[in-house]
Amino acid sequence: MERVYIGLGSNLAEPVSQLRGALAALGEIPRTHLAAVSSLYASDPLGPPDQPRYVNAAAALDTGLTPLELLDALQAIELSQGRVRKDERWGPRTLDLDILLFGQRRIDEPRLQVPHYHMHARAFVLYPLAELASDLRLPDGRPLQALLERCPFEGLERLPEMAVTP
Ligand code: PH2
Ligand code: MG
Ligand code: MG
Repeated sequence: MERVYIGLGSNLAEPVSQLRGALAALGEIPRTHLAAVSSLYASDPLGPPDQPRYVNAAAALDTGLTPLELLDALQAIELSQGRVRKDERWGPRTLDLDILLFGQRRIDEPRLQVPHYHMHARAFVLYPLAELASDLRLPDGRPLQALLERCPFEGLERLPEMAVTP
């Protein structure tokens, strides 16, 4: 089993419900255990500004799947929750499930790059992740705490507790 961190995001069709549905579905992935879930955080969109605010969270999984098997499972969940892939970069979406870290692996394949690009500079990724693993290091050795110090919490709004726990 390897420890994997997933970034969750939604800004369409009741984002909080989308994330609840996604967390339930993460718990059903074969050979995978949903180990921990962060709080939910709302923030303004990064990218095109003419879209609703996002709700983001992070989850920790322990999985026996390969990275591409897990990616398939995550994309199936995105599709089952109405995700439509569009050409617009960083456009609105019902559900986005990103593999942030997969153990200490570095993966650079056409379908999958891990660590997730830009995660080191996005408050809506780093702060939820820090709730789950404050002493984490990236595969290049950078401590999560050092990234947080350079990434202000500003603009994030921590939402009240949600009822879903693993
Ligand atoms: N995801 C994007 C583009 N912009 N902005 C916020 N605040 N949160 C996101 O998850 C997000 C975004 C593409 O994945
Ligand atoms: Mg994303
Ligand atoms: Mg994505």
